[in-house]
Amino acid sequence: MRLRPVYVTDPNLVDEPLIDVPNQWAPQQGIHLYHFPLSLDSQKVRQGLEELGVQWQSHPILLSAHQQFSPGYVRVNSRCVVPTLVIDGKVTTDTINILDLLATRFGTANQCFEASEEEKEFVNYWVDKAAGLFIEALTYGHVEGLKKPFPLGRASESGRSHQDKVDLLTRLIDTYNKDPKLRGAYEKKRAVIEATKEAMVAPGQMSAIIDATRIELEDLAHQLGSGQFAHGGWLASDAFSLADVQWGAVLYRLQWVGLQPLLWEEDSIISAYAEKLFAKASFQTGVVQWSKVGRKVILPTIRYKLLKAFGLSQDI
Ligand SMILES: N[C@@H](CCC(=O)N[C@@H](CS)C(=O)NCC(=O)O)C(=O)O
Repeated sequence: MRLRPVYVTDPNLVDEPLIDVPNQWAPQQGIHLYHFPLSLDSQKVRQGLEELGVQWQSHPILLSAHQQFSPGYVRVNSRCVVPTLVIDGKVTTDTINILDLLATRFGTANQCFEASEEEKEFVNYWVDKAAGLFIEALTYGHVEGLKKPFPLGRASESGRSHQDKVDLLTRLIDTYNKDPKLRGAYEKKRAVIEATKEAMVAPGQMSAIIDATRIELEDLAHQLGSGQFAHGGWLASDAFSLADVQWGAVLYRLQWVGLQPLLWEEDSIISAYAEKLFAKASFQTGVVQWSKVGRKVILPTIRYKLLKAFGLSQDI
């Protein structure tokens, strides 16, 4: 039974994440983030950038229009996911890597995300716990009695959005069968999406995923009650850390999809922690302001689809 994301459990199914790897297809100067407004991992990285005070150039990849499969983007991130960070032509993929690289490169100058070796180990423990939650299934999977918010409603019908991606990838594999890099990336991605879909639609899966998530949140509540948070600090240290970046986006997502009542008490230490996280200026700028579905997702998607229909859209 799959209870965690493929990217965490199956390194053999996915391309290895990159750290600062030169790429001729990426912009050669400046700091660039390829991201999607509503994506959980993009939210984490945007908050990290805000917290560090780093200026960055935004490249929205509209997952709502399947732009993560555009050849130009796949040549930069063959995993066909967001986010991707590019600094002066060098590519870093995987959210944990990206945040670590940003903290190492910009943290000292900004006195941000600094931690002793011992603290780092504990922060990483809580980072991994958040990254190991199966948020994709909780976002798109059907949960009995729960009406998902717009625009997720239709997508959560028996893995429909995942099946649409499998069908699209099958067509792309055919179109690009003479380009080994693109074909290979699409084949791997199709396998990842099939495994993810199976983990959402097979009987008993969603309730097992919810139970597993509840256990992780009980651990979270225990740590909050017994650790630094109880004394005015944060989850894993006195100072705000990358563990808090991870959990802020996670709690915001679980609330948004309506799962809070199934996962933690409204009047609990987790809600108090969420309130403190959401009040941070970096969270408001990096997460909340990008969550305006109409302006940030629906309109750009319609615009992109219209341009595409008239043959005017450009590859990423
Ligand atoms: N944690 C991995 C996976 C990222 C991930 O799953 N990103 C999602 C958005 S939060 C995505 O791009 N989904 C599009 C797709 O899989 O088609 C990473 O950081 O690279």
